[in-house]
Amino acid sequence: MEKTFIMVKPDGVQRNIVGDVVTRFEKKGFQLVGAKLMHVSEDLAKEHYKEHKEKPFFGELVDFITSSPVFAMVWEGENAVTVARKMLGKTNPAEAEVGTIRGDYGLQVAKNVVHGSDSNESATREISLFFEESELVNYTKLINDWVYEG
Ligand code: IDP
Repeated sequence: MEKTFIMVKPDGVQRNIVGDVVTRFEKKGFQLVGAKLMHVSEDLAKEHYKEHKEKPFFGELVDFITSSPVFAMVWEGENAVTVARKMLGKTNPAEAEVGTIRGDYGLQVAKNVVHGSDSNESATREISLFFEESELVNYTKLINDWVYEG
């Protein structure tokens, strides 16, 4: 089973979209492994988005993600990284398919409601940046027998 890091960004928290994002991941069949409401520090923001350090929007991105709380989550399931990215939709909400989270809730790339890891390597890195090992909960859900083949 894969794990992926999903974060409702400040715009999503302010706009009361946390519950819907959680519901979508639950209903899809994924299992919640960790979650918390938190402020992102400037150091964490710069580390999380370090691949964009040279981009013109980097400063704006760091300011935005530190401006108000985020809701950070770890979800587990088969192909969690790829499937979650499909559920999020394209980076620019104006281009994201209706039915995806960004396609349903956003209009501009800088305010695209959610973050999701783009690879297994990113997921591992991002989960360890945002969560202590002790904050991740391992447990068995009997409902998984109804989600996966025996
Ligand atoms: P992703 O979040 O879909 O993986 P990335 O290309 O990794 O997309 O970009 C990270 C975040 O940076 C995006 O989610 C978006 O909020 C923001 N971003 C990307 N391009 C722009 C831009 O041109 N202007 C402002 N913000 C941007």
